[in-house]
Amino acid sequence: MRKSLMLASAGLLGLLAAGPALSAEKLTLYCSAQEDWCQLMANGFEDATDIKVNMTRKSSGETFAQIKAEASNPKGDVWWGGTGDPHLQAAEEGLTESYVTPIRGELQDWAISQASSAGDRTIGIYSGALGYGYNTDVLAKNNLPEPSCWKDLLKPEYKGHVQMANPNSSGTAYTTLATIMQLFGEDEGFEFMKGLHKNINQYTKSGSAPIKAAARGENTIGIVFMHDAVKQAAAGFPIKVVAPCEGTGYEIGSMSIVKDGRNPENAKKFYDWALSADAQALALQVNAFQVPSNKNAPTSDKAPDLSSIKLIDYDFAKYGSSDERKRLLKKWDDEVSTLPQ
Ligand code: S7P
Repeated sequence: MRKSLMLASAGLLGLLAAGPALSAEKLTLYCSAQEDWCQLMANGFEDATDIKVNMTRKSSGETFAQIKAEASNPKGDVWWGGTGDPHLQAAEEGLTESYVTPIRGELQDWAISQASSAGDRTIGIYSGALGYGYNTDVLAKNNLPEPSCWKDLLKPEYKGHVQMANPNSSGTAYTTLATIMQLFGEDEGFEFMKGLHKNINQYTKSGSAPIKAAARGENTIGIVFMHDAVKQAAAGFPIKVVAPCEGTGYEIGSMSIVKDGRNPENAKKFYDWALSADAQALALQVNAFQVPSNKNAPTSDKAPDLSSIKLIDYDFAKYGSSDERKRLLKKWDDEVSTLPQ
């Protein structure tokens, strides 16, 4: 009798120790921030709730395309991270659910206005300014001047020294395209993109890849979010971060619940948890230097100070609209990416 009781409790302990792996509770997370942050968020939520997370990391434009392709049979539950424009497009196209979090009162106004503009089908989780970074050693080795403006990047001496992502796959690169349109107007903006194209050595799939390549000395200048350049500098690489002199755009990194996902209650649990100060504080563990949307979450002193950067009044309603995003990307495909270099 005693022996069978011991066996039964050992079995129960085994089940408990296995935890989320054997639990029926699960969540499929599509993540568009950096891989290390995505992993930490997935693990953090599992630890906090006992819900098993199946996480996939893809760039913002790629995740949007995946959610759209899966719309008749959704596989994801929550899309966390990535630039706000494709989240807004997903909201407009009815691919995401409306949800009002109980901790809305803890959030910055910009996070809530992102939600309000999309009928609560998305919400801001962090913010960060666009810019570029360069490897000071590689620049010096090539006797290149230090760039400080967007227009500096058009100079012929930078030919083959500039890298950015493809705006179709990358939210960072789409933010770049939209920023240049807003800074210079569409005609001059497309002339800028064509001039820049002559100096581009590669269009990467992921938005942060150009600054990672610069950090390794495989590229000179990477057009990225400034916080992604600061991350490389903080890791000890010779990266200088630039807030372009003409001014620059910014992102409201966002989160959305996938419409008709398979685990809607767990999606809401993740959503509320991800907006909490504790969950947002995890960013500091992986040197993610965005500004958090929860007012009580800490911001690193290494984070670019958005109040000291000349930010444009980014028109999220226009550049996050489905028609405008499709139109701009097609125009870039037709008139810029196909040009010889
Ligand atoms: O987490 C860093 C970050 O730059 O990644 C997101 C980005 O959209 C994902 O990369 P893609 O450009 O490849 O889409 C940003 O939201 C975020 O700040």
